[in-house]
Amino acid sequence: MLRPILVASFVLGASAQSSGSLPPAPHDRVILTVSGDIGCTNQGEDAVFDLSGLDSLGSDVIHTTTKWTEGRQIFEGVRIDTLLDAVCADAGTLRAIAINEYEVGIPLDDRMLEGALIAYRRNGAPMTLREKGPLWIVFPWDQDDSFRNEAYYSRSVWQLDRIEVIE
Ligand SMILES: Nc1nc2c(c(=O)[nH]1)N[C@H]1C(S)=C(S)[C@@H](COP(=O)(O)O)O[C@H]1N2
Ligand SMILES: [Mo]
Repeated sequence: MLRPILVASFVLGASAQSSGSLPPAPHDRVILTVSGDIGCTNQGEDAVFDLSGLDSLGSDVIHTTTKWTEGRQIFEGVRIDTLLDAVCADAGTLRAIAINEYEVGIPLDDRMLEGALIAYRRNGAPMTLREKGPLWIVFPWDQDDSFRNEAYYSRSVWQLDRIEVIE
């Protein structure tokens, strides 16, 4: 009687882990689509997120000024390594594509994985399109001047819409 229960819970535990921490397909408006070389999906071949789905991955905060805003900002969002874990990806590069079709290839060095946030709230509120939302890739610019150069500015994609995971 005991054994089958133990086996069943072990299998459940194992499958929960292999599906990352991907939330179910969203009910609300999709704000991020992740495609490409990903192991965990929730809609066809993609992993799609609404705001609460992104929130469910766990968030981090960056306090910084930016080139594009006035005064110190509080950005809240998901780290790129956390997002990659959720979609079961072990990527070398991302292609980030904005709503205006601006796109940039982002090599995933440690600084990108640990320093960058895909921000979905600024100063406590979701960002509208006009405020460079709903998603904006931001860096701790004030904390580390090595983020204050063209390479990282070009990765500071606002109105981020989709991410393609490459290898
Ligand atoms: N959505 C979106 N994000 C973007 C861009 C863009 O055109 N669209 N340009 C990028 C590039 S190449 C850089 S250098 C900075 C440009 O910011 P600036 O034009 O305000 O200096 O934003 C980046 N983020
Ligand atoms: Mo740029």
